[in-house]
Amino acid sequence: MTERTLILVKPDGVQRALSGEILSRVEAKGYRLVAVELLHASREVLSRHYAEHEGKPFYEPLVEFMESGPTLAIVAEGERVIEGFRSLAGATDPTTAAPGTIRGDLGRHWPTAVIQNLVHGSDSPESAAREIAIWFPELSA
Ligand code: DAT
Ligand code: MG
Repeated sequence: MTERTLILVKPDGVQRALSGEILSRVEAKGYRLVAVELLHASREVLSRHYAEHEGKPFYEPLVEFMESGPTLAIVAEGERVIEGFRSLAGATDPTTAAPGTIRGDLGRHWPTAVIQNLVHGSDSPESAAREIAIWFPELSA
């Protein structure tokens, strides 16, 4: 059964001009792009998106970082795309993310309060539906 996931190229990825490289890896894997939009996320969108992390020590730095510049928001489609993009992205910590993954190949540790790791990908069908409704309400109507 085909499914959809929300992918974000976070402000560090856009600023480092890696949007094309990251889109290219999603397409080269065989997934279809359904929507792609460069936008500057509002605090309202970010607080909904990261609601699960509210109260954690890195929450405020995370939201501030995500507000610091434009994000490329993407909806991609394909069989098992949710799991497949998490695999392409690699582990949360870019220092130890496996080489071959987006975070492992293109990310590194920086001296910031929040981990900057270039991309977000929905982690379950429930998260994907919730997140697509936040970033692309027109697709969920
Ligand atoms: P992921 O993005 O791999 O799903 P997550 O949902 O646990 O990871 O966290 C969201 C983002 O917050 C993550 O991409 C980077 C940042 N982050 C997570 N854990 C952190 C920590 N312990 N310290 C600083 N930043 C963190
Ligand atoms: Mg997550």
